[in-house]
Amino acid sequence: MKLEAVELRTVALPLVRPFRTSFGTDYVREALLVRARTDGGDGWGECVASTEPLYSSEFVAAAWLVLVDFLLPRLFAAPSLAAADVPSLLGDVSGHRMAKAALEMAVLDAELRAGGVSFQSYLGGSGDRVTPGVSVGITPTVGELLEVVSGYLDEGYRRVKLKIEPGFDYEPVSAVRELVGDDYMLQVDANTAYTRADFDHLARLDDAHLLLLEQPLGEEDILGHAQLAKHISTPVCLDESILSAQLASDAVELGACSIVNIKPGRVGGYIEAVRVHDVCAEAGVPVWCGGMLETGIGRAANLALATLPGFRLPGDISATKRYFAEDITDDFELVDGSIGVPHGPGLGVDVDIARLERFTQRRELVTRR
Ligand code: SMG
Ligand code: MG
Repeated sequence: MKLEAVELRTVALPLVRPFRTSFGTDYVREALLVRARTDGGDGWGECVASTEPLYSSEFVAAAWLVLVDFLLPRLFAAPSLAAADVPSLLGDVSGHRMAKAALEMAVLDAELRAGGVSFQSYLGGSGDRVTPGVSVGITPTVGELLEVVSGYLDEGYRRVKLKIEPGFDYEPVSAVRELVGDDYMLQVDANTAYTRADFDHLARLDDAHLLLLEQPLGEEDILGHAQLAKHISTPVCLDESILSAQLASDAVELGACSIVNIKPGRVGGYIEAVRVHDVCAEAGVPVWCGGMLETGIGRAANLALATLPGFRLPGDISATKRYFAEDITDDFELVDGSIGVPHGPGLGVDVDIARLERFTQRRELVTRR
């Protein structure tokens, strides 16, 4: 395959309700999309970086720049290109995993569409449907949280994740546990909002019998997570800290987590995501697919990934309408608590070009020189 040009775009999709985490509030999803134009046809990728460097050090404007100045030239220089070679072709560029992941995804989609192979079969998954969860942002009051959670229960979600932070943890979590009942799958995500001084406080959450506590401490605090895991009975899950299969396997061996959140963008792409899955499966550690408020492009790929056997817990892959009134692909719908996995070639979804144009804010076509 030969890469002839790459089109970059940002689209701005308004969220149906503000999404507040311990690090900020999102009202709009600004997504960076990558369209690979090859001699065999086009492919789509999505960069999960946010507008601001709060969840991670990556952000949309930086990803755009590193793609244009450093990543695309490396792929254009390759005489022939296979998706499996993308990680090594980009390997000398340090970091910028979300930007790399988006480019790998676009090349992979082009290759798979041309070959008539689905993302799911390329990644090694199987099955027609995935049971997802829903991630619920911090609300101004506990009453509002209960209302929002009730709405999702009515829609059929079988697992809820609550965002927490100091001052919004024990009380709202206990109230939701009471609402959903003892057997319901309930978990929480702190997005690094606590410190090593908070272990006793976090131990109070054990009362709520949570499925897991996601990333309570800082991204680099592997030792702190290992200490915390010994101090509480709630299983610790890492998100921000897991940047590669190597780090996943190290974190597990060090006792820093017993569950891993896999986000392909955070680890540099779907190929590395499968490696994270594999090392965790080898260690007997369950994984689940994280979410970054993806458009239908990223959602399609995440659904495919979540059908690998080690994905034993519901992922943050909710139905389209949990995020957007209008997306750039057809909507994914929750039916009887599950979402269908696309089976067509590549991502198996088509981009609605009229809607894409309407939501586009910035566009650039970079051609092979
Ligand atoms: O896509 O449903 C989704 C969002 C899931 O909570 C979610 N993601 O730390 O896991 C996480 C957060 C990061 C969101 S930053 C945009
Ligand atoms: Mg998280």
